[in-house]
Amino acid sequence: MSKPLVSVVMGSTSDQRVMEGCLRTLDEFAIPYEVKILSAHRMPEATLKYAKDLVKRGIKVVVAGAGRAAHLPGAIAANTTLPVIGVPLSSPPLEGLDALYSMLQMPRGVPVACMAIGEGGAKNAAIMAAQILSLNSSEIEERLRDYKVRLASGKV
Ligand code: RP5
Repeated sequence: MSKPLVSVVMGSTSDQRVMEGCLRTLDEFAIPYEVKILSAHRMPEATLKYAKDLVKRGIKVVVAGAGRAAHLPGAIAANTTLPVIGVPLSSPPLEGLDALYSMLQMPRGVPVACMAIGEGGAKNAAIMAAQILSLNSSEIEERLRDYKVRLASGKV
């Protein structure tokens, strides 16, 4: 098994169903990843340590899905130089708008690349991660080009 290049983090086991779409899409692009359940609020110290160790462990991109007062991608972005892609997840009563605003409204200097709410965002996070990795991988770039062809012909 190759070393993971993408870290897919989520705030709760209740996020797994939606974030599964991200994992399946990374599989389609044959990109190795690891999955972690980590909460910025319930496990702040573990989240901090995990974020600080990412670069030295060889991870290149982080995808972080969370709902409600979704601080997970921002907390990770504050503690790593890696690009962090946030996926706002829907939960009642605000149906993901809360998480969306939290990820969009990062303060100056600490960006999070925010995807759409829910399943579409989870899938797009994987494609965005592939696009970032393709800057240093002609194989991934080729898979992305092939994906675009299939997208245009309605096959994906
Ligand atoms: C967030 O709160 C999680 O990311 C999840 O989307 C939401 C609800 O979490 P649980 O109460 O189901 O663990 O932290």
